[in-house]
Amino acid sequence: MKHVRGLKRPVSRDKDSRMHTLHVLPYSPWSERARWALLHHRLAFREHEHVPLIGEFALRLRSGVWKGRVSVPLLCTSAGPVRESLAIAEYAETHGSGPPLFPASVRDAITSLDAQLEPVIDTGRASILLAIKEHDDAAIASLPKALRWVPLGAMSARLGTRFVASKYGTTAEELHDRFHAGLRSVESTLGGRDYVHDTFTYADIVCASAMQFVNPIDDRYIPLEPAMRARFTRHELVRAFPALFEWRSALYAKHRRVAAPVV
Ligand SMILES: N[C@@H](CCC(=O)N[C@@H](CS)C(=O)NCC(=O)O)C(=O)O
Repeated sequence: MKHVRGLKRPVSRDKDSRMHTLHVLPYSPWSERARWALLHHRLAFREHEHVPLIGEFALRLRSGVWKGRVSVPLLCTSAGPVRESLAIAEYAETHGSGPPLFPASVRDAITSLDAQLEPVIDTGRASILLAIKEHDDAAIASLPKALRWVPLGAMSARLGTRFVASKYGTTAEELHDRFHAGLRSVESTLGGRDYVHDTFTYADIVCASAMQFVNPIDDRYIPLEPAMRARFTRHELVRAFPALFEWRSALYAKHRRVAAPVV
């Protein structure tokens, strides 16, 4: 039996791993980090798409959090919920198989990097919210397929984004400069190497996912409606950091399994 941060009860390794449900915003970098760690450690899971605002109550119910902020990814396990991408990756490390994503010698450095790059994906969140606010096609495409027919779909997506913006205090100021600084920081973290540390670790997942809202990764890994892809891609930044995006493609090709989760 193992204890995992955030879990009330210990989890048995023998428990049926199909009991995992990962609640996600499918295209969000935080959700991708959790998904990648689960795939890497070969834990079977179902994915459930969270809809901001509409899904808030269910998310609170599932996570058991009634005060403060709740967010996705959220992993529901037979022993209780695991909140936050980093904690979910640590859960996968403890309960899955395969090479470690958090080797002991660099564990602290990985945790610091996770915090250090948080502003980059926060900029990504601001960028998504702006695209949905300004463009009907992105607003509709941001909804799960089952909700797109709803009358006033674009309006309901915008209500959701307004809710998310106020929940996270997101500001849309100087997006280009913030992204540029963020990509520079990923670039210097990598320093031209194949991996942040000696082997593939969660640090590489953190760096790769931080680039999602400058240039979304291929549909094979994270399917994205064409309207959203077009609105999110920042061509000028893609041209400014070609080596970084080549690095990410190679990393995905080598280390990101594409096995479809159980839905
Ligand atoms: N620190 C959290 C951040 C997760 C996060 O910010 N999730 C946002 C992504 S935009 C979210 O859940 N938004 C939808 C909502 O709050 O309803 C983690 O690492 O998991």
